[in-house]
Amino acid sequence: MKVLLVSPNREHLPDPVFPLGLAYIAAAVKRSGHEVKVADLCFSDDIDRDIRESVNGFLPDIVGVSLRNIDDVAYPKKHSYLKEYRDAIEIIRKFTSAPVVLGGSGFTIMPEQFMKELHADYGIAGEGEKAFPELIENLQKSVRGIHSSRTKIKNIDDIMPDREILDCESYYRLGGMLNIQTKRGCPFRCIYCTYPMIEGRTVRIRSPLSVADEIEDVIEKTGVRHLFIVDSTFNYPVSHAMAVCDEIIKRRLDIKWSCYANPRHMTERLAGAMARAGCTGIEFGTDSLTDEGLSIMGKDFNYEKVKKASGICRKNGIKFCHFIFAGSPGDNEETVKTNIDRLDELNPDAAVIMAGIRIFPGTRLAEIAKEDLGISDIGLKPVFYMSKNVSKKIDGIAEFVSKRRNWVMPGYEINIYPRLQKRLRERGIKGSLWEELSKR
Ligand code: B12
Ligand code: SF4
Repeated sequence: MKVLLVSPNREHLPDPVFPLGLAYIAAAVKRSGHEVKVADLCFSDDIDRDIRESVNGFLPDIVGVSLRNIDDVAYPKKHSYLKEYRDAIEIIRKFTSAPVVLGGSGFTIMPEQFMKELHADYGIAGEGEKAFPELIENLQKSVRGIHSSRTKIKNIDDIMPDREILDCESYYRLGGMLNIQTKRGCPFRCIYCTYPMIEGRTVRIRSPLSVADEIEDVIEKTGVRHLFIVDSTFNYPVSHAMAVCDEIIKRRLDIKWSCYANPRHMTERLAGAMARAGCTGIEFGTDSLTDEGLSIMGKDFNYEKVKKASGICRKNGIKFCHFIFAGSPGDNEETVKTNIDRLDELNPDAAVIMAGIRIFPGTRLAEIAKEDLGISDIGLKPVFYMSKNVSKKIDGIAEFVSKRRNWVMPGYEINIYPRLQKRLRERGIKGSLWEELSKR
């Protein structure tokens, strides 16, 4: 069969992100003996023309569309990507009658809603490496609608992404990095989070050898030396993170990378190994800087741990960034002030302050939003939890944040400069831009 894979993600902030999920799907479909072509719309200046050329030049039997993002999760901007997806699918339908299959992280969070909005033929919620080839095999017999890939791939060393099918050069030039995964799954229970829905709660680790082999392969085939490790929490389990770093060090892989981490599991020894393995930046999903706030958010650490982790990063020369919410459950004027004062105290290389929290169905936050604010209509249209005690002050908080040059507030577009970002990339700056901007 001829399988066309479409990536309609055209978001360039904070960077154009290489569609790693699609690269995994492409490899799996090829391995099952099918012919694959990709239509990546990220850098397209005419999506109608590009889809037409991809479809007419290939005549696919089936079209898979990867829906990564639903919206920018940023209040009050609330940019939804739904229209871009609808447009792309309408254009696909204009040129082919092949069945359209939806998949991806965004799709997995709200499969029914996407099926309804985009009038797709099939959808695969969850990992697609097994489920998509199975659907292709049994297409004639398969019932239209959502197929959920509940059985997770046990040994994720068995799967590898096919990066070469995509334009790695453009992603490196304009996005400053490629990406890699060292494990799947997150066992933590933060009240708002969708990641366990997407990847499951059980951590499935890759062998450090396989991760290092893949890095070598990326360097050899693409020349790329800057990576983002896309794991929900790179430093958990600590032993696995340590083993991955040791293997990178042992092979002397000349790379620079950044990742997400949890303050509680940031040990001195691990930070040293991460720095030696090329880690230059860590993004902490800290959420709050008060112990009560952290407990409400379902975090497994307290402010002391955040302070300690920040110190460890600084000592080891790793830049760090804290993500904090303003307006989460339990927040009031006083807690927001404490968060701001403590952020000043921690003096991170960057901070991202999110106004309120995007509510997703199936999360504990959705229940809290119903109890506290009477919000029950949660779907593709972005809805946010904003504590009643903060909502009237949020514009003032944004104004305050704008005075800190390395604090970003995405929904208010504070300290976000797309033109500057583009210029820096044109000048060849690689890696996460918050690390670069913190130097200025
Ligand atoms: C790492 C990450 C980032 C990094 C990426 C760095 C980099 N260079 O790679 C950064 C910080 C830059 C980032 C930014 C953003 N992100 Co982000 N990110 C992630 C994260 C943690 C991992 C994504 C990933 O690479 N996964 C690994 C790949 C292998 O998995 P996958 O893409 O899901 O693919 C699998 C399946 O989905 C499926 N599949 C995928 N495509 C297809 C297609 C078909 C046909 C089929 C059948 C199956 C299928 O099979 C794949 C293999 O198993 C996810 C959360 C998560 N755990 O998924 C959020 C996530 C994808 N991000 C999200 C968002 C919102 C954003 C931003 C819009 C936020 C913002 N305002 O800045 C931006 C958008 C950036 C952009 N240009 O698109 C949301 C998207 C859903 C939503 N809520 O809208 C997620 C799910 C987190 C969340 N809050 O819920 N992100
Ligand atoms: S916020 Fe991070 S640590 Fe918490 S559940 Fe989500 S992915 Fe896991």
